[in-house]
Amino acid sequence: MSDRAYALFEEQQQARGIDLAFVKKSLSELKIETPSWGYGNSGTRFKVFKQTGVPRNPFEKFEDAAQVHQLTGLCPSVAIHIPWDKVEDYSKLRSHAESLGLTIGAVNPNLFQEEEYMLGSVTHTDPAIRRKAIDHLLECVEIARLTGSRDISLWLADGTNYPGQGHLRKRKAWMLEAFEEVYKALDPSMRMLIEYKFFEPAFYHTDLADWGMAYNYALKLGSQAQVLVDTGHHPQGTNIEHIVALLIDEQKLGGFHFNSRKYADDDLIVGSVNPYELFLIFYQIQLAAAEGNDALRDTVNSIAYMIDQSHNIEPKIPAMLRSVLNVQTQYAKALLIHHDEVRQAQEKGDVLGAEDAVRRAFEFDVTPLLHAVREEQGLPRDPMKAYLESGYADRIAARGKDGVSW
Ligand code: PSV
Ligand code: MN
Repeated sequence: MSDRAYALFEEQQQARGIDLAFVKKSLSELKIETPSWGYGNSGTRFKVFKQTGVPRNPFEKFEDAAQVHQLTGLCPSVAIHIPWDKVEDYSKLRSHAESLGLTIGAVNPNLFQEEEYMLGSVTHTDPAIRRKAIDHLLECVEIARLTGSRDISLWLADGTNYPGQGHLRKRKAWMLEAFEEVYKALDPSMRMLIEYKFFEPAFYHTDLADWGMAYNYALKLGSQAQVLVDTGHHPQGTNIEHIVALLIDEQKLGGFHFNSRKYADDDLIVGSVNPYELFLIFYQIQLAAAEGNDALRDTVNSIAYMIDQSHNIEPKIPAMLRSVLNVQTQYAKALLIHHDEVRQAQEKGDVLGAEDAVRRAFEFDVTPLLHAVREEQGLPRDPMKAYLESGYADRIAARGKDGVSW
């Protein structure tokens, strides 16, 4: 039945001139990093509902992440957050990850949960607090060295709640000073990914509020500094794919934190609210890769696709599976865009033809294609079903309700 579905799909795409061998190869190379904190308990400021079977330590988070990778073949690395994943011996965590077929991905510093940081971390008026914040960032570079991680992912909660509360330009200078010191500590193979967010936890101004500010720091620092786009960190209506195209063109797109938002930084499952936006992001990325320019291709090949979500009311592992499968689906659909068709329509000024050439790819059902790709890789055709039937959820229930938060 489903083989017939794939034969039909193949026929349909070949008739459109789509190179399915290339599509399949691209899909087999897609990698999505999952975040350790996505396996822990989480909630809002109103309530954290503790779930049964949640990991009790960083080692168990990796065990859960390994399930997601084993079933999808998509998620060989796991991002860590320090101090949420602080351990005495990072080589132990690293070999535990490796024994599960995983590597340790981006190291995320945490400059938002210490008492001292109430009025800022690297932008605090007190030099001793700025020092403490920089030392934490340097500690994260060292952890990246020990864990074999390439990326330090920087997100800062720094900002103010009221006009006059802070000196905006002094804070900008302090931030640059901090970044410069951390940048100098990077090994040549490491990258500093600078994430921005337009509000929250600060509500009047955020020191790193948008892609332009992150880009400005990255430009000043050098080629190892790039911008990280968290899809939940923009005002309503922002054209994220335009930001993506621009950053690729400037070779400054380092990675993504994928999630969905409805109103704010809601951390919902990626692709659950706005799958077309995700598809259009991949369209820009794949278009840049297809244009035959080495610099663009290198930038695209180094993009770190990462999930950044907290699953507050849904079971953690199925939520992560849903997330990475949603990313894979939109990635596959974008691969069906016929770039020549779009280009020809653009050149003729055929507005509706161009729009149609893009949208049509989104409207194909890629389920038969994904089944075929998974089968060729020896993976279950339906990873979610395979997980629900695996008995893993019953086994981890023995962990009880003592799981960690984030
Ligand atoms: C902040 O909202 C953020 O997106 C940053 O990436 C953090 O590291 C992550 O969420 C987890 O709090
Ligand atoms: Mn993020």
